[in-house]
Amino acid sequence: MYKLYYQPGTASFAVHWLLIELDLPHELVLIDFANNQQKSPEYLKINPNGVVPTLQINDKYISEFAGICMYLVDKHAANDLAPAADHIDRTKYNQWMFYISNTIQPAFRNWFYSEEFGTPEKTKAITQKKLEYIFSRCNQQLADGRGYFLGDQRTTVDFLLTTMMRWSRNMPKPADQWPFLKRFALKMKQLNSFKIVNQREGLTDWV
Ligand SMILES: N[C@@H](CCC(=O)N[C@@H](CS)C(=O)NCC(=O)O)C(=O)O
Repeated sequence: MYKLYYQPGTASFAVHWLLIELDLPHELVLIDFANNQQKSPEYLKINPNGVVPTLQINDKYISEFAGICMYLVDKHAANDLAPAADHIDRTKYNQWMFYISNTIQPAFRNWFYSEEFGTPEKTKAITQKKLEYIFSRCNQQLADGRGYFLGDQRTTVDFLLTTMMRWSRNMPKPADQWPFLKRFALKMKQLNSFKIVNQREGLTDWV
């Protein structure tokens, strides 16, 4: 049984969504951001970075949302949501997974935590430009009519990118204002697992 330490709508959303999509038994532990529980000594013992998600697997605690998702999919989804580790298609899969975790997600962190930089307005203005460039680039990836980011088969990348798109919903130009991204998001939102994860996290504003 997996145990997911989470906060609704955050990076843990992608992990929660995949646990549901893959029909994996799991337990949820809410980390109360309003009381800064993610920085409590107890939580820092299991995730020294003080962030969610953390996934508990027996006596192990793993963090980094993209890494957790890759593990779950490799272990439980056969090759349905990811090319095999030694298949040439895995190269593009890895490329997008790393782009999400080392470029897109940190940009969103700058957007949501702009006050950490001391110059929040400037940080937000720069980050908005960066994210809009990223959305254009993602939109272009879908411009050849492919159904999903890597082609016609849905992969982990799609779950993570949809999670990122959701984060842009209150930005001046949300990601789903780009036409191919809009079509893609509508398709991902049709998944039953997407509806369930939103219900379970009590989210109603991007469904
Ligand atoms: N690199 C980490 C980042 C996780 C992260 O930044 N989580 C945010 C929510 S999306 C968080 O826990 N923020 C609380 C805080 O920084 O205090 C990952 O990929 O899991």
